[in-house]
Amino acid sequence: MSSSTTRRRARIDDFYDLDAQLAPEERMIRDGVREYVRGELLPHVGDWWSEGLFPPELPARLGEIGVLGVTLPEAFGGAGASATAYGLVAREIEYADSGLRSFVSVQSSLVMYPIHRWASEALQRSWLPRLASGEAIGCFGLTEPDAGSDPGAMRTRCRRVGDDWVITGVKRWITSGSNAHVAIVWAREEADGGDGRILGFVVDTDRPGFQAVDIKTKASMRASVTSELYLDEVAVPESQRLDVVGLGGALACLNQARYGIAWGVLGAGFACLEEAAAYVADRPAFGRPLAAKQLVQSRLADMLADLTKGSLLAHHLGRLKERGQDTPARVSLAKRDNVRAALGAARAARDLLGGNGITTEYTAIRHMLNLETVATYEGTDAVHTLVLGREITGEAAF
Ligand code: TGC
Ligand code: FAD
Repeated sequence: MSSSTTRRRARIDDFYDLDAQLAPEERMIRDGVREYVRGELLPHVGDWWSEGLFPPELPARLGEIGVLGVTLPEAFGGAGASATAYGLVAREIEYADSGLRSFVSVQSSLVMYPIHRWASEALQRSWLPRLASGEAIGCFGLTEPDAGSDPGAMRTRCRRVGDDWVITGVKRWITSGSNAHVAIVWAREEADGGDGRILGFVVDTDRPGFQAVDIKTKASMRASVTSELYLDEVAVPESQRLDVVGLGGALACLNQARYGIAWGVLGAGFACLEEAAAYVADRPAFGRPLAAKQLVQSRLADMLADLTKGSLLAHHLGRLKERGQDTPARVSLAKRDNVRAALGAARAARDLLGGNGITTEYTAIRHMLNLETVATYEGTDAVHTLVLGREITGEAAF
């Protein structure tokens, strides 16, 4: 046996031993979620994706293992965990599937976060424990058919009528939309002679005039529910208006979710690297395993380098976030570049698997297709590039 085949192989999912920098409770949360993902999600997630199914029992199970709103105080059903722990959770879940991580991101960052930060005490007490346990599901309605990258162009309107606000408009591409019991809806106030303020509302989805219709034609994120929301004169009490004014409220929620995505995509990326490395070890070509070919090793090395740099970025951003230093531009860079790393790894893995790589018997193509969405939602690659460009030059080039 040659020395090359007996050489001990490095641990590729933590090449720089970042594990050593985690607190014991962060490691414990990560290991618990990992065990759940390997035991209960991986055996089934490929079928769910193929069937276009988000299993109805999943939210309660995710609540049971404690991953929904993990950073919120225990009084509201959270675990009071660190931002890093939240990132680790996202990475473990997305190792299985980006759509399942989407559910966790939306519930935690886009629904529980604004309720905890800006809703009345009564609403917090009513919604947060149920959202944490998975008994209730939430969604976040910002994007519209004609306002995606530019949410300030939204057409959904709200107007004050007595003690209520009346909301009318259409939201598109809304994760968990038709499953949701509560929707965070952003709308522009009707104003005489110009644009009114953008306001956010906690909307019970059983209100008259609220309807959700699923988008069924997705070739990506198939294990996730994505819907259109139709609001036709939906009346919401003033007490259910979030205590924040302007687009900055919605964007602050996105900052939380984008942070989780910067971690999550590493899970999908490493899943692809591991699959490709295992595949080429056994696949013969020209008398030797593909793993023994220099061009193949070069691609694996690039995947490892990109994902490892992404891991260093995510870990450091986590610690910055814990000190309140997760500025939007820092989060934009991490979201943009870690998605690029993961999508690059998924495309390379799909290719290294040859014809087998286009089947759903392997995971690379599922991750690759999911990551096309992740590169689009929560700010496209171009939007984050322009955020960084503005940061460098001071010029907004949107
Ligand atoms: P701009 O003038 O830059 O900002 C308006 C106000 O918002 C503040 N701000 C932020 N605050 C917190 N976090 C951020 N990331 C922020 N970015 C901006 C800003 O300081 C300002 O505050 P103030 O007090 O001065 O008014 O706004 P703009 O209209 O020029 O837009 C900038 C741009 C293009 C970057 C922004 O609109 C943007 O991010 N567009 C992308 C939209 C997007 O990401 N949509 C995502 C929808 S939700 C989703 O995709 C969920 S996917 C499901 C899942 O997560 O799994
Ligand atoms: P557009 O904004 O129309 O962009 C089209 C193309 O133009 C992109 O390549 C973009 O980068 C480029 N572009 C845009 N502006 C510029 C510019 N100034 N300069 C150069 N290029 C530009 N939204 C929610 O509110 N809640 C959700 O839960 C949610 N979940 C989603 C789930 C899925 C599966 C998907 C696919 C989307 C989801 N979204 C959600 C919506 C998502 O955030 C938007 O799709 C995204 O913000 C892009 O908007 P758009 O699709 O309208 O594309």
